[in-house]
Amino acid sequence: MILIGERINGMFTNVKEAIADRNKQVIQELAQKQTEAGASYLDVNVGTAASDQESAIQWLVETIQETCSTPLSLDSQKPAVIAAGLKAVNIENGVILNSTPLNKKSDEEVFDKYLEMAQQAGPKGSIIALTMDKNGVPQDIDTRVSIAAEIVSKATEKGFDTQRIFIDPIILPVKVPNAQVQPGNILSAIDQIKYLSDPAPHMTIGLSNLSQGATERSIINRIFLAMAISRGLDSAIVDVLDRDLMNAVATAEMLMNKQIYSDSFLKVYS
Ligand code: THG
Repeated sequence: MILIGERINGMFTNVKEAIADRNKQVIQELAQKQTEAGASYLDVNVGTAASDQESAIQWLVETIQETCSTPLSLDSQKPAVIAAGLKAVNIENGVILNSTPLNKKSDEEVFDKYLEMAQQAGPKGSIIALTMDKNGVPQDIDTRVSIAAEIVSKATEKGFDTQRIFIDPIILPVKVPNAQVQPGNILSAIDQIKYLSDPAPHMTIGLSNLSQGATERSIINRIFLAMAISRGLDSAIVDVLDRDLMNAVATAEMLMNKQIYSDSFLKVYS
């Protein structure tokens, strides 16, 4: 399971303040803690509050890399912010560009821009692509799958290895009125998207979106994550500091025969 630690995100008050005050310690501690907890990548998102997102992401990347070599997932919907972060990234470690839709009304070339930047980032450069196009986020299974198919074929045409693509079917808060059908639709979409190519693209989701605004966030997140792993999800942007969540990942992977069973499988995984 490729786990991407979600905590370095300007959506969190302590991170937002650290960015504003250029407080390195808060960021470096979050990088270290998430790495120790098992993050394969650290998501880096400046949030919407930062006054200059390009210099903020550069500062975050430099600050993290001073003390930590865990690969980064540069998280922005703006190609210019990704490009700014990429300038500071140590690409030897690997990097994910997170995230691009297939296209946007305001930018029909947005996917190509992310793909090009990922190619420039060397053999370990990957992208997360959202099943989203100029009509927005689809609510049904079929449109998600057909957008994913276009993403895979566009990338393949440009010689970009499908194993360097993560498809994100976009999970939204279950609490939103009329959205309760969506988690099930996401599971069905995952089922189908993994057959689009061989080798299959990776599949990821921003798990915590699911429980935004809900009580019982932790159990909602971890049960859905286990369900999605059983359908082929092999990556997620998550709170790796949530111990119960990490135990659920280890157990789901063991039950799917991806980790060998032993009486101490939880300890072995961590
Ligand atoms: N897909 C992709 N990338 C993503 C997302 C996605 N990146 C951002 C986001 N979604 C995933 N990361 C988070 C991080 C935090 C929360 C949700 C998703 C979160 N934050 C608290 C909240 O909003 O309630 C913050 C509150 C606090 O200050 O504690 O839930 O879907 N590719």
